[in-house]
Amino acid sequence: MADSAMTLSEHLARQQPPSLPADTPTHKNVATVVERFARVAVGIAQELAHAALRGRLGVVGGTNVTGDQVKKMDVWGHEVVVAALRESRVCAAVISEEAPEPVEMKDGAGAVVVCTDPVDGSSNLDVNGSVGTIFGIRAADGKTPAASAALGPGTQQPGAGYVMYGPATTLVYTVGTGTHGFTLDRASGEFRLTHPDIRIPRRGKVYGINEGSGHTWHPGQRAFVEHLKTQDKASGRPYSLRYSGAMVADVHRTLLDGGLFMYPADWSDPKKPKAKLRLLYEVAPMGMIVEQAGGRASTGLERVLDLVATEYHQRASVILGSPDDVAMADEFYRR
Ligand code: FBP
Repeated sequence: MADSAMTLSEHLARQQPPSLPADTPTHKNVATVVERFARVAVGIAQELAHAALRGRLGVVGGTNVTGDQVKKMDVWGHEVVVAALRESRVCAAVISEEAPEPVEMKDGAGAVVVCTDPVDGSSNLDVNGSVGTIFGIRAADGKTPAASAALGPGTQQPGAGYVMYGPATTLVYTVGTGTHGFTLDRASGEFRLTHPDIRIPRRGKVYGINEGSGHTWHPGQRAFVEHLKTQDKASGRPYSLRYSGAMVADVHRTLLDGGLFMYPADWSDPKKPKAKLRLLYEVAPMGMIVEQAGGRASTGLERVLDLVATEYHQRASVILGSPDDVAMADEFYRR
């Protein structure tokens, strides 16, 4: 099957996104960006496989703009992603987790702005756990700085995707025509269609959350997790807990098997809830991918894709996955 399955390029060429007429520069450039991430992912997968042999594990020292310890692979990943997007000549700017300020790109068509987490799940790097790359695409508006075109609701994304570096390397993307998964054929270096038109189950049996932060949760969040853990055969409870420490790996499992991935805000001070994950390059892209697969993505209080970004490294809480499970979480928040 693998070597006859459609390649990513062939699949992209057949997409007719609803929001963008197929012949518009933006649609072509959205496809170019997805292909660029596929190509750079082959290199990142190889580098991850040899990182321990090449002295590329461990920290570089210091923290990034959102206060995370920076790993050597974070910096390397950032550099190869920015170089690949610059070389594509379709980007006007790149907003990356590893760069405090957006990287403006003056040369080329400048049709899109890309928001990216080059290496997601950094805490897994030194323990050979799954990690990923996440990207969200926005149409540029010709203004300067170009990056400001990314500030707006997630509903404005013409495309989004992620790569998961696990036993296999998987790329999942959407341009508004459903969510589709590809597996890297290491022999040819091609991504081939293995998960066409992913449909997330309406309800799941698994939830993913860092329970160690339970004391900081909104009361509705705490009650909801208690509900999931309560035995009730009729409603398929208790759900099982699965948490990998990498958003990409937890979202990928949730897309295929159903259930929930949650990273709620810290409500220790209810007047100032503090979220962790970043809206432009983690939460909004994953929100589009999950919704395009028939799922839902909420903060508990509102739809993630309606959140309007006003800062490049803004944070947001997220509860995503099977539509009936997320709807139930929202109910608990409203009580
Ligand atoms: P980065 O590794 O890119 O900073 O991403 C954040 C992240 O690692 C997510 O992938 C993951 O879901 C979450 O943080 C894990 O956080 P915690 O260790 O607090 O559970």
